[in-house]
Amino acid sequence: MEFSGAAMHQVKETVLRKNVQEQQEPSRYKVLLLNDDYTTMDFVIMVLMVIFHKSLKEARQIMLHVHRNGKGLCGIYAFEVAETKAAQVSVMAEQHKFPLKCALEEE
Ligand code: TYC
Repeated sequence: MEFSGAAMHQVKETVLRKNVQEQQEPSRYKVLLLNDDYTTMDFVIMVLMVIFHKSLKEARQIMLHVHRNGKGLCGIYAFEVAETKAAQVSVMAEQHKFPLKCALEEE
């Protein structure tokens, strides 16, 4: 099979344009909640409801997942939102003297 120079050029242009578009999409970040031995289950559920807008049922499920597996997904957000939510978790945890922590992971 042979392609004309013009056809090859067109394909290259299309691939290049798609790459540029992908690079310009803002990266999104996973906010992961980390397990520890001291934070109470009720406090974690409260954090998930207040900061991540989870229902009581979802919050319980996520908390138990983190408790059993070491970490769990709270949500995926633009970097600034993810960073703010992780900071809010730290502030609430410090106020209540719990070591609860989040981690951010690029999607
Ligand atoms: N492991 C904690 C306990 O047994 C509960 C817990 C769950 C703590 C999730 C942190 O992100 C967490 N009290």
